[in-house]
Amino acid sequence: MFEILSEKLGKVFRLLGSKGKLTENDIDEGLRQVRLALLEADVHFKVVKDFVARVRERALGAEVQQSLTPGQQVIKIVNEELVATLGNEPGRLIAAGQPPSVAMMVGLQGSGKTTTAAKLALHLKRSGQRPLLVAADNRRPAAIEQLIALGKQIDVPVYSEGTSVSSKDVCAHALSKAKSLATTWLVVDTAGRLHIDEEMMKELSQLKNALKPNEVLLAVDAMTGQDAVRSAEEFHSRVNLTGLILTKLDGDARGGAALSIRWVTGVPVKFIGVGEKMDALEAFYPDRLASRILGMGDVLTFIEKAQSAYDEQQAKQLKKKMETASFDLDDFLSQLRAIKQMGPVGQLLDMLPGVSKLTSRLPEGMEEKQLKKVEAMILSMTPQERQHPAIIGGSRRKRIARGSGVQTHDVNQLLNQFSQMQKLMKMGAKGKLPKNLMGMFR
Ligand SMILES: Nc1nc2c(ncn2[C@@H]2O[C@H](COP(=O)(O)OP(=O)(O)OP(=O)(O)O)[C@@H](O)[C@H]2O)c(=O)[nH]1
Ligand SMILES: [Mg+2]
Repeated sequence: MFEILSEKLGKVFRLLGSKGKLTENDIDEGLRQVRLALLEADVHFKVVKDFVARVRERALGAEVQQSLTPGQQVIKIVNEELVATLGNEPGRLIAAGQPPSVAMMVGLQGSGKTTTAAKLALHLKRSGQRPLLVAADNRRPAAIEQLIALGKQIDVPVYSEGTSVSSKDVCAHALSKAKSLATTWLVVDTAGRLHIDEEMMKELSQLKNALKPNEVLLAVDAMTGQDAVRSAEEFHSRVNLTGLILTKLDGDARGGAALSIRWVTGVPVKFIGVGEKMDALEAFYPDRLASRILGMGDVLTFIEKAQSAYDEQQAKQLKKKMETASFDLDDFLSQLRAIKQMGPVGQLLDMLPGVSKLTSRLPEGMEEKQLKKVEAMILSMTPQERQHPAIIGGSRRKRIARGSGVQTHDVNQLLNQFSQMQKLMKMGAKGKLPKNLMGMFR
């Protein structure tokens, strides 16, 4: 969804990064382009204005001017300010002091409340909780049936009564049922309307009184752009939200809502919905999203994708290697081979830091060739060299280049990029990896 924005920002950064010194003019010209790119991506104009002003102030400050690599410093600042705009903290649910905790889903019609309620229940179940879904949308029998069907699919109990019982009573009954089931989290699906109106708000505040939820989560459809931001503002002023869940981020929206909504409403984005399937819900990580937008590669997402091409044994080994930073060129080679099996090479390579730079200079469709080259270089190394790339000095580099029919600078480039990647992986393994992701390696 952020490809165009990412590409435009990448252009600005390449320009800034190539300059030895940055004048005020260079910075202003760079920021002008950043501003245009953000506006084109449908980011709220106030967010853009504030963002650019913050970056400008810091870019003109001492940290950049006295640095040896001013361009890189500006990129670092843009990244930090983008993360700040997105909310700094990763999204997570806050449990109640006493179980059961209650999460109430609210939102406009079709925003994804019911789907997201079930996804959330699955997420809770997978993290060791005992969720209970509550069908408090009693306007249509179909709404109740939809939740029951989803509950079955994910094997989570659903509390429901017919449409004749008021949603407030359903909630009260569900709370007592929760005690007998030893439920730790109730996830309550509510009715949506086409527009925010008095009737809806009255019903929601009645439900809030009955449930005393510790989380009131608004499902907002990211495809609706700035409308999503406006309705979130209004919901928040009426029912006091604790979190936002952006749904349909897998669609082809320009991403403006995702980038603006936290800053405009002040409410944290806790999760993002990225598909119709039950496991298509991800915790929201501002830093991950920012680095993805800025084209710095998303090593975590890469690992997630690579996961499916690895068997479990390999995955376990990989995790251990990352933790101990003993990920070596042999592992790199088997990853490259796994990538080959995974289909659209270009797209996957873009997620890998270092490698994305390596391929961005290549004409379209050249990635396969580049992969073969990298493979040839690694195959020309001795097992010892692959395990300890640090020992590969000048004469070894020449030998490897000769052996694989490339230039020495190709070998240099590969080794530099590999060491960059190793650093990132080490960082990832040291706690920057989200829990659920680590879970997949177990
Ligand atoms: N692609 C995609 N589709 C989604 C996502 N979340 C929800 N949907 C789809 O959006 C449609 C509406 O979702 P629901 O969960 O029924 O929305 P709702 O807010 O409960 O709707 P009402 O109860 O009618 O107000 C369904 O077809 C879902 O499958 C998502 O993250 N990605
Ligand atoms: Mg619904």
